[in-house]
Amino acid sequence: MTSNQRPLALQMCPFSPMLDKGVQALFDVVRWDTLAADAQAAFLRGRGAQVRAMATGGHIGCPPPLMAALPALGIIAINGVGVDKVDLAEAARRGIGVTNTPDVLTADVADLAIGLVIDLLRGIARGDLHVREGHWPSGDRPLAHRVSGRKFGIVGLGRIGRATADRLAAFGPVRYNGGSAKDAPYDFEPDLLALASWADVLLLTCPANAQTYRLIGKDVLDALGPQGFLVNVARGAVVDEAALIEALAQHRIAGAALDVFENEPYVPDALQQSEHVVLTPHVASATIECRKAMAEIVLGNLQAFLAGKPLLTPVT
Ligand code: 8YV
Repeated sequence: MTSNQRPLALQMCPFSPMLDKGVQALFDVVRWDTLAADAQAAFLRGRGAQVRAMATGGHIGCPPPLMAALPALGIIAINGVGVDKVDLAEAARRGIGVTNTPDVLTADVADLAIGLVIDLLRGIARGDLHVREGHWPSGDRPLAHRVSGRKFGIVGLGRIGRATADRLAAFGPVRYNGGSAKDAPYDFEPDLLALASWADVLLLTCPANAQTYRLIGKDVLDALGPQGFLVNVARGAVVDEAALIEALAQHRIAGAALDVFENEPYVPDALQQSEHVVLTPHVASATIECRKAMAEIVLGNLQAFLAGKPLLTPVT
């Protein structure tokens, strides 16, 4: 089959080699993120009407003007669980299928959340730097904080929140907030400020949406207080980053561990320079095993779309 016989797809971001190859086997692929603005505009004028599919990341989604410029778009296959960067109502109105990769990344994201809690309180990354940068002979690191026995507040007890809670329960009591009480062996705290003032560590595992936009602002951070820690593996948009930076600078919270940011991949200098912050570059699902499982779902959805069969994991 020559490339011009294949349906046309836009790929919005880099993928693993396996997913790259899989998408290229099905479609004539245009890597949208590698085109300059003028090349994007020229592409849309020339071939925009032929694009049938989009393969994208959870953190990228489909920008609304691009969706509007692709009249034949039939599927947006997200390589991720988050659907916050896709206008689902508009996709439904136009009959565009939207798929994500639930379940297969739950354990990996929860594992990273636990890693961030331990690093934040025990200073693993800071200790590593202390050794590597040759500071150890001049003195020890300051004492860290015990993890075991801490109180953990979870914002959003969906699949990832529940898996995180189950792991944290080995360390200390867990309570949660978000939506309604779930069938779970943890106390539901309907008041976010009460949860933040109870918790030693507040973990964010909720989806980003209109209800959770900048949910964690000055009031919640002050309720968490000077001995409290924040961990975010959800989305940058859930936190008011300026309020967080101010709370850290004024020692109104003890520290934060962040895998996600408002303007990825750019991280404010104030966060990069703070001794009380642990940073990871949005890697919660970035294991070989997880990305392979995610890729299989993305490809399965794209194949189903091409075959006119029901999608494997439609977002309802
Ligand atoms: C990925 C994510 O980093 O699942 C999500 O929503 O944000 C992450 O798992 C991203 O989607 C990779 O493409």
